[in-house]
Amino acid sequence: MNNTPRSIRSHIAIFGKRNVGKSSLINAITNQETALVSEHLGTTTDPVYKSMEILPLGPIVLIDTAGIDDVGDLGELRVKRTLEVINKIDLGIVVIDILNNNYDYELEIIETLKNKNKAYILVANKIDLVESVKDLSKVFNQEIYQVSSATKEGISNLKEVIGQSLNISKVDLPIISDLIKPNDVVILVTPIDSAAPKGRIILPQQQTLREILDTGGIAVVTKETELEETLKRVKPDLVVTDSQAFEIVSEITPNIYPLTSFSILFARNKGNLVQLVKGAKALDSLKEGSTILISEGCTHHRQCDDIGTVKIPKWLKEYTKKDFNLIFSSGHSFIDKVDQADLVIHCGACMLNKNEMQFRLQTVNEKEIPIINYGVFIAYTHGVFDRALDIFPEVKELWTK
Ligand SMILES: Nc1nc2c(ncn2[C@@H]2O[C@H](COP(=O)(O)OP(=O)(O)OP(=O)(O)O)[C@@H](O)[C@H]2O)c(=O)[nH]1
Ligand code: SF4
Ligand SMILES: [Mg+2]
Repeated sequence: MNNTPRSIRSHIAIFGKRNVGKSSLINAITNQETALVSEHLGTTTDPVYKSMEILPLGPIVLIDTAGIDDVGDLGELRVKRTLEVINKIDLGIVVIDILNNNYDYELEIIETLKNKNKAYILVANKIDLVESVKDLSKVFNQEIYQVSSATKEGISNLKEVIGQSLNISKVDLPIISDLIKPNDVVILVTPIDSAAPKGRIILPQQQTLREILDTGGIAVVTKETELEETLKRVKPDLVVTDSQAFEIVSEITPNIYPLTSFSILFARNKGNLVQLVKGAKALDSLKEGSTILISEGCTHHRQCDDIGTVKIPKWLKEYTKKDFNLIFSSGHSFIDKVDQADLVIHCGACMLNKNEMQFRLQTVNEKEIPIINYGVFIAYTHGVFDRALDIFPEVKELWTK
């Protein structure tokens, strides 16, 4: 369980003023002394992510944050970092300062969580320090769970509540399970090139494989170099390829077999395939000199090698025959650069969780900036887009309209 990748774990962040016991609460929930605790204000300065498995919650990421009432230049920067965390969470826990009578900061963060459509629960910590907890139902209009991180009172109940809130807020879209039936044969084409991680296959491919098995399907995994031979031996109901091999795989795979790519499956699973497909249209109307933001989800380009920096710029030029102002972002710098862009070309987002990708899609949507992902881009510029969308007729219809 501890190997469950972070991008598919539920993310729970703890918010509150400085010193209310956010880090202590993490320690109490996890029953470990991992988060730094002290009586000084502002002990936690940056969001701290802890992947862990907690019964009955399963694999989760708990995020400890800096206090929302931090002050000064540095303090404001810390608050900004705390607020950025909201975009990726499934659930927020707001710790209310019950030793004080002013709840402005708590109400403000609750408002922000509401505006971002995030599930959240309210917790009163340090109940061991008061005779009785004040009735705050008029202030917050919502149940407040009472705990003491010091004595552990109320903690196991809180874990149950977190588990229930997560189940309600989580609706998982399928990757492939709705496209196949039990006993269907799916060929997964996974090139093993210099970008492939040593000794294993990448996360989107593992997840697809797992869903095929869960559905009772039959998965055949091969490289593009063995695909021809594979097709002599098995008749697939569906072929799914890594986008980078799309062109060659499309050539080898007879038209009678449906073909799509991992990135198209994950565009659907993570966010909004329709939005990305519509974004592809924008490629054809880009003017010379337009600004294109090429955006990578993580800073270490683990599986992406030179796709964003070398291959996409090259294909862009070949396809459009135009010169553009290319700008790049990795990790969090997306939000700082997006305003300048006429088009965003985003990576497959395998290391970003669904919430973060949804937030990015929503941001560009609000700003009316078209967005496509690498897979859609590659399929489109290599003339295999039509075919890749055949299995999603309702999306294709939008495209051809
Ligand atoms: N008595 C009592 N003390 C607590 C409780 N929870 C936390 N504390 C104490 O409150 C102080 C602050 O706790 P932290 O967990 O560091 O608080 P924090 O919200 O993470 O603070 P910052 O990181 O500075 O924002 C420490 O001295 C803790 O020991 C509790 O339930 N009861
Ligand atoms: S998050 Fe993006 S840049 Fe990072 S490995 Fe995944 S696809 Fe590549
Ligand atoms: Mg702290």
